[in-house]
Amino acid sequence: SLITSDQLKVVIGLGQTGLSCARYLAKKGLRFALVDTRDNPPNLDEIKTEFVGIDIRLGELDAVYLMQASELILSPGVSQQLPAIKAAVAGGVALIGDIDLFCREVSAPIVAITGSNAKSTVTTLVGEMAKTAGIDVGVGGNLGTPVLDMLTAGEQSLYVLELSSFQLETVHDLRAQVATVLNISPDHLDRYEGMQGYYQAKHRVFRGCRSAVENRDDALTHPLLPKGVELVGYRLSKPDLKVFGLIDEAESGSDVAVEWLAIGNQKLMRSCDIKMPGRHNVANALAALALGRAVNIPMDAMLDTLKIFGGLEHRCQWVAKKNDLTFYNDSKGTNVGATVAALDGLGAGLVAGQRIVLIAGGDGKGADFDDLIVPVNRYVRAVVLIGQDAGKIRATLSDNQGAVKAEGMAKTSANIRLENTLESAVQRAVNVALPGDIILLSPACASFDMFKGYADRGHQFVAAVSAL
Ligand code: UMA
Ligand code: ADP
Repeated sequence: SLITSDQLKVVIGLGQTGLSCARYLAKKGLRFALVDTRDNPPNLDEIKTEFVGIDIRLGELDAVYLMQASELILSPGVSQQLPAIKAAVAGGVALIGDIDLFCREVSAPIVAITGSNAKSTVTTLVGEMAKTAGIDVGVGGNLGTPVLDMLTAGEQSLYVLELSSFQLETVHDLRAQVATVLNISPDHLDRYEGMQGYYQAKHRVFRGCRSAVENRDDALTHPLLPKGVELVGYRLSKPDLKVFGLIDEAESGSDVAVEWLAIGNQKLMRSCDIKMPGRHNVANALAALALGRAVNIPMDAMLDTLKIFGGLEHRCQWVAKKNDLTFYNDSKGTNVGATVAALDGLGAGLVAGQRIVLIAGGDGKGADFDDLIVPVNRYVRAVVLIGQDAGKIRATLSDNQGAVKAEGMAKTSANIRLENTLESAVQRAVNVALPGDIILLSPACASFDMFKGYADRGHQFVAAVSAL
């Protein structure tokens, strides 16, 4: 599109993303204004000092004002459904986001990663693989560093981007060297009317991609691609020529089978040598291998990385072993799919008599919790609930209707308790656990009803465990 400097761009949102856009536009000498729907967004004084002479408008968006813009640059935390934005778009104003600005600017290959869960883990892992191989790589996006802030370091030779559905909503032409949707399970239903809108936003990650990776264990990740775009898959079962998978092979001189990560009939490494805990991380390792190979990261460097990368904080992170109980912090489990993965992931390694005591609850973002019933029945001794949706989760877990829907299982046998604080929940979990059990914080909910964020919640959990 033709953009001349007298055309006004309006940056919507004064958070991290909005500010990265404003700095980028200022550096390019383009005309822009800043708006935020809040009357008093955080750090306003600093922002005013940094952007002297720039029009800043606060409070409810004004459709007439937005209509004068050539382009609206929308932050991910702001919905396109706001009436003023809809009106401006209907009037012909272009709507983009920071991701599009970034893609217009860089020519280095991009690895674009989205999904309901495992985004941060796989993004970091691919970044670490590239670093191990000595590649000059930029890692950012939803993970923390807004993409445009990565440009201040000069153009790098590879970018690995974690993209949320919110960021993807405004993406038009991403042109990633390789793109993937890792998995899809319900999340953010407080912002999307149903799964369809959420699915559609996620699949924008494939726009203009040169190659794609799909999760063959999750049909909702399968992309519709134009002819000629290569598609590679991964799954937690037999590999294929174009599918990373697992091969069981008896060790010589023993009848114990050893499981290998593989592509085609080529064995790559033993899955037990992956440093990250849990079965779900085997899937994450395969995803990272498929993505890394698509941007030519050498296989040896990738396999070495899997042997040393222990995973991120707050993602099924081993915390401590105390009084014969093992504690895991999965505070980043902010939706039902994540908690199901944590339970299945750790549950797969339980030995006879050993169970999980699950601490969950918080702000469920409009989700229903039916999918927890099966793994809770299978692996959990007791559930201790906190936060705003504790009652709703209890109702689901003890409700026959829900149980019948999920594989016709009987009423859950797990013991369910409500507590007011995370600290008392940890204490309660310890009291109901039996020797050898795992105590897992995996809330299936956002944290904002009780904490500053998932990291704060995870740190408070670790502190409560240390205080035992
Ligand atoms: N807000 C308003 N009015 C505005 C602008 C923002 O009310 O005009 C509110 C939003 O509703 C939100 C908050 O302010 O509650 C922040 O919104 P933002 O768009 O300014 O967010 P940023 O600070 O730019 O951070 C965003 C991502 N946040 C969101 O998408 C909500 C960050 O992901 C990301 O790290 C950052 O860009 C850099 O790319 C965080 C996140 O929670 C980790 N993401 C969600 C998730 O992972 O589930 C999607
Ligand atoms: P995201 O950035 O998408 O939120 P993270 O890597 O931060 O993903 O992991 C979030 C949570 O998702 C973890 O706490 C874990 O419980 C869960 N998780 C990790 N890997 C998977 C997977 N392959 N499938 C489903 N859930 C997963």
